[in-house]
Amino acid sequence: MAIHSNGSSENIIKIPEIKFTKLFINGEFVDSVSGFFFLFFFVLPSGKTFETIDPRTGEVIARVAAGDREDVDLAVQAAREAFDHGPWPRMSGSKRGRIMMKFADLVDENVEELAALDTIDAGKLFSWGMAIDIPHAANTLRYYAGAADKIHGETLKMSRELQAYTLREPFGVVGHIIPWNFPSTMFFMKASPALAAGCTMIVKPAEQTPLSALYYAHLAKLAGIPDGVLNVVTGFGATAGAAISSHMDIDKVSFTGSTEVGRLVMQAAATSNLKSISLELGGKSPIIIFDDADVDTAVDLALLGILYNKGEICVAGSRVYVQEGIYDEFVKKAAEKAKTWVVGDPFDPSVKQGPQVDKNQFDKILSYIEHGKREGATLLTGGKSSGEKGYYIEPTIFTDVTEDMLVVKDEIFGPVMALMKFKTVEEAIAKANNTRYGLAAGIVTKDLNLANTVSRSIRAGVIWINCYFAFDNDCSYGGYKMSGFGRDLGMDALDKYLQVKSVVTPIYNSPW
Ligand code: TXE
Repeated sequence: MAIHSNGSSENIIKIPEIKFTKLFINGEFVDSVSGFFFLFFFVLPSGKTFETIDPRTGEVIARVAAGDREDVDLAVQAAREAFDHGPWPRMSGSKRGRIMMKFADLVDENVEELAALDTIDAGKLFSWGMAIDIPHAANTLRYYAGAADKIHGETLKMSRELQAYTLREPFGVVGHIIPWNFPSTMFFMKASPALAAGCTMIVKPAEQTPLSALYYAHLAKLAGIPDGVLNVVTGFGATAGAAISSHMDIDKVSFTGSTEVGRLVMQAAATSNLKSISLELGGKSPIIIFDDADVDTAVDLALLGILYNKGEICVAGSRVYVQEGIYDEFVKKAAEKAKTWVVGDPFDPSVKQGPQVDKNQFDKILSYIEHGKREGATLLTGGKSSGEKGYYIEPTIFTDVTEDMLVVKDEIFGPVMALMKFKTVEEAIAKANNTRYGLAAGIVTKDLNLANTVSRSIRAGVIWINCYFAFDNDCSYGGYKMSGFGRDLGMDALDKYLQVKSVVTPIYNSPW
């Protein structure tokens, strides 16, 4: 059983005041108008709201505006106007970049409040929010701010009679539908390249984690991003999300979430205006550990691979394949270390794992654990909830699993590892690829030639050799197979928000 901490008064920081709870449309915080009502001849906003819940306790943090189709329409009108007639797509890239740099500085200046918002909304570790999520979010903005004035086309020598150049133009009005597991990272991973490209946008944060997105809208305005460029519509997927993916006047949707909803987004795009889409979906990523690996290091890496952000990460290393020579030692050490893992209040600096984001995820994970037990897998550690209130789950490791078990096949999105043994390199590759997903993979070995060879055989968008979760702004990632298509981060993500236009001119009397 893992250690549970309820935190103590001196290490629990002050819960931030919730300043922003309304929709942000055309530079203003406004109530939801969806489900509006009439008073004589006036249409009044309905002011519909929903509760956002603190997963540490299950208690309500605040009520937030529930956007729906009419609100999305208003946000799209604002974004369309800003795109067709506003300054943002027309100003020089360097000026856009300067405004984005200011935006990034404002994010840094408010790091503590922002990290605390993501902690109470998503159960994320406050210390990691301070050190990783928020500073990296600001740096993602800076990375793309630096790229904003380096968007160039090409000149093409076509034939004796023709020549052309290409323009790389902003794609237009973009809808970003983002999940709850990395509210700040995702916000800037999507918004930053789109801003640099000169697009205007509507961001729909997940209903579980709307708070930091609304704060970012406020900072965008302070930084000088013109009204209508960045709109935030909070609300549910089936209403606000579906209104975005089926909207006739949105040019592109960038979605991160479940494979099931990714399919719905694709259908909605197909049956509306054939908008361009990119999908970053689920994963069931393998980590392959070879006999020559240092066992302690490999155990640390594998535990981090599944327990970071309580397993709520699309690239979690949820299938761990260990070569037979070190398997027994690995199992013993993994069990020992998992038992010393501290689960508890994410404001407590000694805690390594906070609560799952909400009751749905909590129940889903526990039901997968029960399924694993029923299917005959051996529970090495964990296997149940932790603490008396809130959505905490013990770090859980299953051994004696087979490839056909649900705990090996499905994305659980929680702190649940399936640990397996393999003999040969070929067997490891075949098992690693035996999944409908293809987001990430890890390889642990001292033999770099082996690691590079295996990397070429694994069908996944990112391979980490002797490391895991090694993200940086210039390294793009995304899915193979049913993990989706399109890339986030890197220059590949900037390309997503640009269209190429060829401009062709005739050449008269050229001898060449
Ligand atoms: O995801 P949803 P959920 C996986 C993970 C998790 C499972 C379910 O396995 O357990 O998905 O999580 C919006 N049209 N991932 O239910 O529903 C929704 O409001 C348009 C992996 O929370 O896909 C939110 O903003 N949008 C993932 C976003 O989609 C809709 C991260 C994601 O929610 C919609 C999250 C609709 N019909 C979950 N329905 C990753 N790849 O990192 C919902 N949404």
